[in-house]
Amino acid sequence: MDDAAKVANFEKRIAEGDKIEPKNWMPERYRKQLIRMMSQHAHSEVIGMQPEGNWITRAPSLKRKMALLAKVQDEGGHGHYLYSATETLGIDRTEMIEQLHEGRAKYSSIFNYPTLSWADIGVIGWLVDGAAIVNQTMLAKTSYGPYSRAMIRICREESFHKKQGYEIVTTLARGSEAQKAMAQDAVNRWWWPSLMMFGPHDADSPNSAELLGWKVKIQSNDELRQRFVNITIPQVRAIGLTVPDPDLRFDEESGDWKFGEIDWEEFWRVVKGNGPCNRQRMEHHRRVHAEGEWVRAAAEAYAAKKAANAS
Ligand code: FAQ
Repeated sequence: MDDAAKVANFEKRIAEGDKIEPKNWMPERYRKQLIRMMSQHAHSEVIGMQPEGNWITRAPSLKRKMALLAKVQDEGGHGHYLYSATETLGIDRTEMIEQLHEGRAKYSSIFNYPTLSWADIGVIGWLVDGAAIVNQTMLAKTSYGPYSRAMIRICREESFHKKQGYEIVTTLARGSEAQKAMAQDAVNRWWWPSLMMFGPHDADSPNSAELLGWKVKIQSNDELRQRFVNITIPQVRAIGLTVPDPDLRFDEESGDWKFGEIDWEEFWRVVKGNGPCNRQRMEHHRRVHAEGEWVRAAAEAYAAKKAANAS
């Protein structure tokens, strides 16, 4: 088939809801967009281990510590699935990590905020994993097979993370005045950054039209953000907390919780590397990656020896 015929066949398959698999022909731009988005997603999972990892040694009980340890390990596992899924597109993880270290690949803005109290751990599980689930439930239907399948498993684990986070915040909200204040303070600090996770408004999102056309994304940034707000506000109210938005109101006609404007200056500042913890997160990743060099070398030597013995 010549290129025009290949493109037509590819677009027909997308329109019919087929999954595109690694060995199928795909436009170079589709491959590039997926590598960009999926590697960013993988980096987010791994960098996202840092803010929560910060509280493993200070969890208030053995049970809380065990749940947090398991959650942080799950996030590392999600990074692995996603790096593997991205490798099916013809890039290896060494190169993806180089791109991250050189600032050529991004990770989610949310992980550049500090975790100042135990309540932040509950709020991350509830709001950050909650926002991730809304986005990822949509991505489970994406047109690229390996990404879609990785999302199904990841969403199941994220649902559990969200429940454990909401349970931590509920416990604090029903506790002493000081505990309730701690929970409210965490919601105040994490609310707007959680809404920023969905990316810029549709009109300001350079990648959305192309991604929606190829059914990489099934819903837009603004649609998903609104869905998250509609799901979350009743949960906030159920435990007697509030969100820091004086413009929040329920709109009877649309059934939506309408919310105020995001501080886009803050969003772009954080995305461009100047948020509260960007430098710390990247320094930590670089250092730990360098410290792990011997593990990678040993694994490669072992694989080479096994292959030599087999031949
Ligand atoms: N942060 O044209 P768009 C998690 C960039 S996983 C940083 O709208 P697109 C689980 C964007 O890359 C969370 N950068 O882009 C967990 C683009 O720049 P580029 C991660 C952002 O791709 C919980 C530019 O702005 N989830 O939380 C952000 O159509 C707890 C223009 O934007 C995913 O990655 C942002 N928030 O839509 C783990 C999901 N927003 O690349 C540990 C997959 C936008 O052209 C602990 N990704 N940018 O230089 C996506 O769904 C999409 O890529 C969006 C952005 C929605 C993030």
